[in-house]
Amino acid sequence: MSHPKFGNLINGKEQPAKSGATFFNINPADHRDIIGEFAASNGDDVNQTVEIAKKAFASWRLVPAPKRAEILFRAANLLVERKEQFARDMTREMGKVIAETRGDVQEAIDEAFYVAGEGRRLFGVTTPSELPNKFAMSIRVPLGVVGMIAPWNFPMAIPSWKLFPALVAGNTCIIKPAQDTPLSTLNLVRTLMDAGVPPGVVNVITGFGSKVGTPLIEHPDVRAISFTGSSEVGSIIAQNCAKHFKPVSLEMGGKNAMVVMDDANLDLALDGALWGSFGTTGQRCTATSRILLHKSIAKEFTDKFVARAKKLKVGNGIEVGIKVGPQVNESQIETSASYCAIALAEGAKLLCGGHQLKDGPYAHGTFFEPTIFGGVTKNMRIAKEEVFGPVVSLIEFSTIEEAIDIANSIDYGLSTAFYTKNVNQAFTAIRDLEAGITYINAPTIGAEVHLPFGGVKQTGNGHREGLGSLDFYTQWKAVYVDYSDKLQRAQIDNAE
Ligand code: UN1
Repeated sequence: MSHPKFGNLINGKEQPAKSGATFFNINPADHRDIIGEFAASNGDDVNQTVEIAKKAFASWRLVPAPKRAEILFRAANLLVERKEQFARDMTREMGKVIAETRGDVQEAIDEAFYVAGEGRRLFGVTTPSELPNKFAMSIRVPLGVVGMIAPWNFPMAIPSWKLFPALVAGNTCIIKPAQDTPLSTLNLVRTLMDAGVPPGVVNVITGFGSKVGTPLIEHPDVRAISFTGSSEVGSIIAQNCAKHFKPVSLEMGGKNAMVVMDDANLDLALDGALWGSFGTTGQRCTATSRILLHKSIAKEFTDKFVARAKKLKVGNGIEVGIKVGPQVNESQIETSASYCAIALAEGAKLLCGGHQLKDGPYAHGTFFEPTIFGGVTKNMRIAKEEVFGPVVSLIEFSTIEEAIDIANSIDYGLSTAFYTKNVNQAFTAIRDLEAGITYINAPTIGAEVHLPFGGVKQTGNGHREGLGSLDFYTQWKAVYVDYSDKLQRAQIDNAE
């Protein structure tokens, strides 16, 4: 069967990798369905693109920010028009159910409107000078060429969190999408070009981490790196960036806890647990992967949760009624399967699922059953390590102090959910849960773009996407204007 070929998007034009190498992108729900052949790029493509992005920066930085923002407003409207097609392409290339890929495109639309609004703010600070007839202010200036390395699980939303604030701030960008999802990023960036982003301002280079990511990180003219992915890879990137004193924003793993207190609305908590654990087939950094249950409701919750999980329809996410799509690739399936083996060996009790689905409609895809482990304790590996699949652990506790201790007993700190009707307990949880995001009576997934997104401990390195992203994509410049017409010496002439 013939399939389309896709190149890199450099200087506004599609072009193959300089080496001519390609890789295949396949549908995880049906491996016989080939989405296309994409450029497998390397350092030569990166070097060429950095030169182009540098050149583009010379003029892009001078476009007034409100004008840059107008392009984003246009892009938002185009994304609205193209939403259905882009969602279908996304489900086909990475498997999420269509309702969720529509949500992914919607997140990019929301981000575009949000950040475009910032184009008329980009506030700096004016402050009085200590000297007379002298004016002092600080302005935000762009960094230059920024490199971005994006994951496959939110292949349009996460690139939009990176590209849009970088653009409105006046940077030029080179983005490397995950090899499982190049099409969605190409769809996004083509839309930006159609909206009026000039050639060379945003460039897409597809391929593999070691071949594209590493040269991008190491290139001296790439002024900053934004990465979303695993903590393992993030640590390597951070060390590499440190060698070049390069700012790096890292958004990494999670092992997110949902706490259900004895007074919680159990039906609401069940809805949240199901959505948080098995939405996106558990492949979100915000996914619920530990459910902490107060002893007095644990049995009722567990019975109902398992019964509902067993009823979730697994299948091709493009079909109506499917609730859980495939995992993105074989390697993710292997991780889920290996963690199931680890959990069993540690003494956890398999309550449902636990296996890859291989027969009948599942024969040509990478499907894994929604899986629940009971009897988990906080020191088991299944309670501490990220699985990034439809696998969730149930842990029991007796007091709020114990629940918070268990929730915090991990190396990650992205998202947390706390279910209670008691306002005192809710505020205690808000204060004490070590996480970048805490939800009260809502699941661990579903962050909105205009709030800070990011985590503590090994989830991140202090930066935030959404609110706060402009702090990463700009740097401060202090400006003094002396209109006294004489030499004024700070710290000296105003001493007496
Ligand atoms: C991710 O999984 O990397 O909050 C991002 C959420 C989504 C974003 C998830 N808005 O679940």
